[in-house]
Amino acid sequence: MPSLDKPHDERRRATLAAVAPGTQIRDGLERILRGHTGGLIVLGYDQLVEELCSGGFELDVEFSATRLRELAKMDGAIVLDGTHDRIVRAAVHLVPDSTIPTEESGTRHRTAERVARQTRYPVISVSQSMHIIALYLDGIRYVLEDSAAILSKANQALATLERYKLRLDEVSGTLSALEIEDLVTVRDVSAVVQRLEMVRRIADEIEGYVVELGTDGRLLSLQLDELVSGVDVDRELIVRDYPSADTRARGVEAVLADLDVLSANELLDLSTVAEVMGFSGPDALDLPVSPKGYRLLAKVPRLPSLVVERLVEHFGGLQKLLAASIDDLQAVGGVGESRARSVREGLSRLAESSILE
Ligand code: 3AT
Ligand code: 3AT
Ligand code: MN
Repeated sequence: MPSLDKPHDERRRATLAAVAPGTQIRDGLERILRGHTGGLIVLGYDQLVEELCSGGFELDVEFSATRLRELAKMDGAIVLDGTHDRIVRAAVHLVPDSTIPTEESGTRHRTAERVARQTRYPVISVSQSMHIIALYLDGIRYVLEDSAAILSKANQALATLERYKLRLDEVSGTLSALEIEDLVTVRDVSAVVQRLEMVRRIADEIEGYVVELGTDGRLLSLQLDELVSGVDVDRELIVRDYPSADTRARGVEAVLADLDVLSANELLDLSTVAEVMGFSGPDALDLPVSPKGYRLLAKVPRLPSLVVERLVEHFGGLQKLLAASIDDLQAVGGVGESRARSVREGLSRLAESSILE
């Protein structure tokens, strides 16, 4: 999913992480669910929350899963402090502003939604009758599902990611070969950018599942890392490899941000992707272009980015780099004989393997 609102997204993930399997809070919530009592828990305490509290009693004791479960046996809500380390009140009747809209039915869930909207703190309801744990945050309700349910969705997404990654490897292999032959068109570049973005989006979705899964998401997280390592870097390198006048003016970050907000349909259209990179016009896709060399130089082992920068600046493009002798390469600051040799060999190896493919 494209994230239009980063701080909002981070807050959501941080909160989901705080209640993920493996945390004390989640353990407490599962206990309440199994005990069939239901519960209403406010995850934060300040003056405003205080003003909504009526009755009950003040506690201020260290948080534990068993305490949460015991306190949930009483009617009313439980209030935690902002760090979720302490239980500050229990059995309180919450009286939020009744003009705040809520789509819920049932007093517990209506109250949860209103208190979340009014205080801006996350509020959790454990439904006694429906057997559901729900989190209310920033006007949105999230059902906290059990790990098996999340894992089955995550595994589906992972299978999609694997397919996307294969296709990405194909189109980037083709691009490398075309770069070496100096036969690249905007279409070839756009195809790789499109695939990189598709991979990034599905990876981001899986990252969300990893957060929700907490300690149950470790294996998924390893699988994800293995599949997408380097994708973020490649996104940046390819945009830097093919700077249009437009992207020179706006910067790489702006181009990547614009890609991020394309709709799924827009992303499927190569002309739209090309346009974001600053290549527009009726025949833009067939325009020949030549890379600076960033993406291929990144494949040369142990080459510091500062040296890559200097090489690109000195030679101005990949073709000149490919034609450069070891002596030519040594003319660049920071490049001694052994580094020149390894660049020369690295590029030759890439050239050979690309042609063989
Ligand atoms: P019991 O003695 O358990 O019947 P109680 O005072 O403990 O009464 P609860 O807090 O358990 O009451 O609430 C029971 C139900 O009463 C929950 C809700 O369906 C209804 N209820 C409570 N307050 C209101 C209200 N202000 N408006 C509508 N329904 C309410
Ligand atoms: P269930 O899905 O049945 O758990 P509900 O929305 O139907 O929830 P009820 O009206 O049955 O809720 O009330 C159940 C309990 O929720 C009663 C009380 O312990 C708690 N509750 C409801 N409203 C409030 C409130 N304003 N403040 C504190 N606790 C509340
Ligand atoms: Mn009920």
